[in-house]
Amino acid sequence: MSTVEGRLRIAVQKSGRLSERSLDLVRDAGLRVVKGNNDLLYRVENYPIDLLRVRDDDIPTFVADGVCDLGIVGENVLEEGRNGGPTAQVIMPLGFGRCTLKIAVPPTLDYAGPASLDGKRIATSYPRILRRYLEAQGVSADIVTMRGAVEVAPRLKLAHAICDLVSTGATIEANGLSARDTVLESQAVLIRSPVSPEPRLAELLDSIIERMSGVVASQGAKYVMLNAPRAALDRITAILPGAGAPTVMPLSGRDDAVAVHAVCQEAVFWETLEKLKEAGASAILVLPIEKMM
Ligand code: PRT
Ligand code: ZN
Repeated sequence: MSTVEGRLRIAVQKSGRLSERSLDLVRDAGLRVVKGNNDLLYRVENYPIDLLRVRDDDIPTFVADGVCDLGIVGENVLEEGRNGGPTAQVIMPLGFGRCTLKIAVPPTLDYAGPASLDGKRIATSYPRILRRYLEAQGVSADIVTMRGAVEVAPRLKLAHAICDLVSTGATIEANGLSARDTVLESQAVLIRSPVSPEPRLAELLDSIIERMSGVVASQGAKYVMLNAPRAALDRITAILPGAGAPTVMPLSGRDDAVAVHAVCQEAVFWETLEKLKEAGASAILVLPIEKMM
């Protein structure tokens, strides 16, 4: 199957942890999404693009096969889907949907690293990733695949340990388990198909990717403006988090002070403002950045 003639397709999770942020990214890239009469497909009214809304597990295959041109999915799902067939290309991490695939064990298991899993039974929803991990560690263990409720497996004596996604750790803790080694760090990624779209859509695809990169780059970035005594300029610019070379401008009627403008790629906390002030900065303004290219 290939892309529907004349339209690009983006695969997003229909309903789940990634849905809202995926839709936000699409909208922030300037695509006006309208719900169709079909729950599976949303249309973009200002470009020839459709959003295919599916289970996250189906997204890697749809993109790899060229059914969709782009997709937004967790790295955990992408990795688990690798089966030696055609694969989707990762374009960039998106900074949301962060979680960690971890080995977790009950207190009854004396755990001193992956070697302690040798000869044991491990429950997981990620059998392929776990298999590769265990092989790399030189550990031989049985893997029990469960679709959900993996955390109850040790209590039900279905397994000695589990390998599951953790974000806050509350689920693991509530089940009397403790999280140990990390198998995979994951977040949502933008993926593209190895199958090229028809030539007249190729440019549109590139521009959507470019815009999405801009949206991701501007997330968390802030535009900081302040006045600084000339003498304290070096100290002040060193405090600005993740700023490249700032713009320094004269202040009219003030030879001893300058205006400093900088794009800060990292979060600007109250503590940062306090430090800037201590260093002599005044009239500090922190502004959100909407778009960046
Ligand atoms: O229906 P569909 O198949 O599309 O959705 P799904 O149920 O498979 O996935 P969904 O919506 O639960 O998660 C989608 C993606 O979000 C995952 O594939 C991950 O990439 C990412 N993600 C981020 C998470 C979590 N955080 C997370 N905490 N996915 C699952 N969890 C689970 C975790 O396994 C645990 O059981 O949430 C539970 C609570 O976690 P704690 O540590 O906060 O207690
Ligand atoms: Zn799923």
